[in-house]
Amino acid sequence: MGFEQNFSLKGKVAWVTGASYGIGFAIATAYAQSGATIVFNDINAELVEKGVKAYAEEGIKAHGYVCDVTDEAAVGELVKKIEKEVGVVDILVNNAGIIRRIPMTEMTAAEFRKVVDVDLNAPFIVSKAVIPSMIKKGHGKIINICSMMSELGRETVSAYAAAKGGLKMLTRNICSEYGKYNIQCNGIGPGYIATPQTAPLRERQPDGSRHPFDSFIIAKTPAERWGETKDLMGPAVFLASDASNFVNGHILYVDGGILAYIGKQP
Ligand code: NAP
Ligand code: GCO
Repeated sequence: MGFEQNFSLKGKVAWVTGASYGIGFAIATAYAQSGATIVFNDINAELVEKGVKAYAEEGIKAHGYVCDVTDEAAVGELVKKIEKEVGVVDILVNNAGIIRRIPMTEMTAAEFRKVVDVDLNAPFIVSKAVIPSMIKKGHGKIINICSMMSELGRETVSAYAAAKGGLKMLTRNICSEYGKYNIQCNGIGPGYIATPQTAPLRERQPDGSRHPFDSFIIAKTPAERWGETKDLMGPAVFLASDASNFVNGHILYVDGGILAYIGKQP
């Protein structure tokens, strides 16, 4: 067998949260195409049905479940159901996430808590639910979807940046606490990716010109483009595979170079 077998996910069960579409869908698709059995959840039955059909159109039989990842009891029940119906989770991707773009002084504490609940508390809840079986099985991969905002701030995203910064440190702590059980926990930090979540930042202006934020990101990105979900597929397979068994606690930024670049002179 050639070295490429180290990137195979054959025989593995991969659970990607919030993966009916967007980044999670692309990562799960890459995992299926690398040999994994796919499990995904989303917050309502309509989204799950939409996701199952979308995976089927890619030739993938995905196991879809309705589950709010912030609900610890529901997550615990879902893990039991997955283990009974599909198998023990070998690879977990904490992808589900929300953002609220509100100036901090105008954001309510409830709005702040909601973002932190989905983007930080839920990865804790779901990781905690799958780690015991990973320990019994003797291996596991946990991949947390972080962000540029794990490193940088910007106006209106205080809750999101706080959550994604915390998710970077949760990643490092899971690495520290469970690395001895052959569990690797790493993060992926996507740059600015064209998905529904960033659609408001890319809307054409009434005069047909680019959204100012769209132009800003193009100037801040050496690749001079927004990322596409497919740009994340290779890095996600690497971190889920045996090829990364000695990579732990690392945040792999897939950002076209944003974090390395001061930005194009206006
Ligand atoms: P998206 O298009 O908004 O998709 C997020 C998915 O998570 C949706 O299916 C959403 O369902 C689901 N979700 C939200 N809350 C949930 C909950 N409580 N329980 C279960 N599922 C839930 O986002 P995306 O752009 O694909 O981003 C995916 C991840 O990448 C997020 O963690 C995001 O923060 C991160 N990220 C995105 C970018 C980017 O530029 N797009 C860059 C860096 C990081 P609903 O449709 O019902 O909300
Ligand atoms: C924003 C964007 C970003 C991206 C992503 C960047 O409003 O600045 O939504 O936060 O979603 O997290 O890595």
